[in-house]
Amino acid sequence: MTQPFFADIAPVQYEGPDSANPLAYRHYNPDEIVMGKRMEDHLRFAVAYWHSFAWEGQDPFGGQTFVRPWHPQDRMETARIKADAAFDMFDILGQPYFCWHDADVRPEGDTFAESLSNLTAIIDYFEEKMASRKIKLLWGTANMFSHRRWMAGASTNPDPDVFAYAAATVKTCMDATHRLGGENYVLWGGREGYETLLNTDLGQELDHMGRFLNMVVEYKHKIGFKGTILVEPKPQEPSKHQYDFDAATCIGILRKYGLEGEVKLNLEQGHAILAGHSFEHEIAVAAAEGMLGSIDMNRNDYQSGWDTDQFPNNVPEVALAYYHILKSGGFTTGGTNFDAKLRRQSLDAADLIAAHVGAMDICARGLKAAAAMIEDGGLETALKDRYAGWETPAARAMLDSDFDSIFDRVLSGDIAPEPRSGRQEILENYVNRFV
Ligand SMILES: [Mn+2]
Repeated sequence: MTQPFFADIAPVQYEGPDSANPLAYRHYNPDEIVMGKRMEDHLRFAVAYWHSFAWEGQDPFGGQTFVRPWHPQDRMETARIKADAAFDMFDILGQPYFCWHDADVRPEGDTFAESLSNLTAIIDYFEEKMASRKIKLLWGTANMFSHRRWMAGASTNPDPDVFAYAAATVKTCMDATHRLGGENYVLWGGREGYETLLNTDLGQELDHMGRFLNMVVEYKHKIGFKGTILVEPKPQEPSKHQYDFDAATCIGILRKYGLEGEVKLNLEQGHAILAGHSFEHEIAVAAAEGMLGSIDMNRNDYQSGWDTDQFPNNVPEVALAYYHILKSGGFTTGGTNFDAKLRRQSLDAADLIAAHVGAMDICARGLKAAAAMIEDGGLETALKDRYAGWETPAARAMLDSDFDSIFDRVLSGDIAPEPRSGRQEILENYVNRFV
């Protein structure tokens, strides 16, 4: 038996803002009450299996940099060693949830049946480990983008055999998620898009995706899964044109296929940035439609313009995201997942712990700042003031009238708009008092 991967690292404790210990929480204090609720219950942190344990450090110019005790990852023996290390890290961090894709946790088999048997054996192993711990499953998902069979998409693949393989794969991952008591099931359409219209029937592919999502919901009800089905928007990478571009696009697709009451969104900061949006924009769009489900709190590099999946480290950005989450009532089945990976030179076990400790602290600071802004009410008062004109009976009646009667009012000289300041700098200065 080799030395456990995290052998020298003790469980991380909350030591307060003055602690200089790099492996202590300085802001994440699970039992601290924020707006009447425990911090842990607000944030609902999850650690992702894929970037932390499955990713080997490759980038477009170079191969593996991480050499872990669970490499190579193509056999069941190392999958169990990987699970041991993952649950050791969950014990060290003490976060309440984790997440996985099928491909992260089990080796690919030569056949579908062999892959399923590998998955079942690992889910058995997870079940055993979860029985003696408090850790829960935030969500499970299927990786339908890495293997070459998915190169032209999963549910949107022009080959019906790939659609079938995708359906069977999602069924097995939903079964496994349900078995582990998962609180959500996520669909990230990694290659649900296209490279060129020269070979793509866009309308047919969208219809197939709509039917596939309906099958997911039908199966959820059939097996009695009580969790939430979530779709994760992303605008590009891997497909040049992704059908699930951003929150607004996904909401349109979900409505088109009658899924608005059944499916919510898992929003990622990095994907928001790739779509040219701020994270709070994506959260506010989903919240306005009642479709805010869960978040992946990992950012991209603003200079490189591609998906770098870095751990969060910017309190003002994170604070505005949590402001909109708290404003919409907070998470129900969702949570804060770190779909984030180390930099490829960060080789040590301690780097993996430090990355999560820092991210959880940043989020805790952001949450506290957001809660303070909500409790102070300054932004809400400013918003109310800006829209106060709509409180008048004449303004309200206008929405129930028509162009002709509005035209008559304007022509009679009753209406003379006078521009008012948007007060953006004053509001930005206000936010800076809290972050
Ligand atoms: Mn993500």
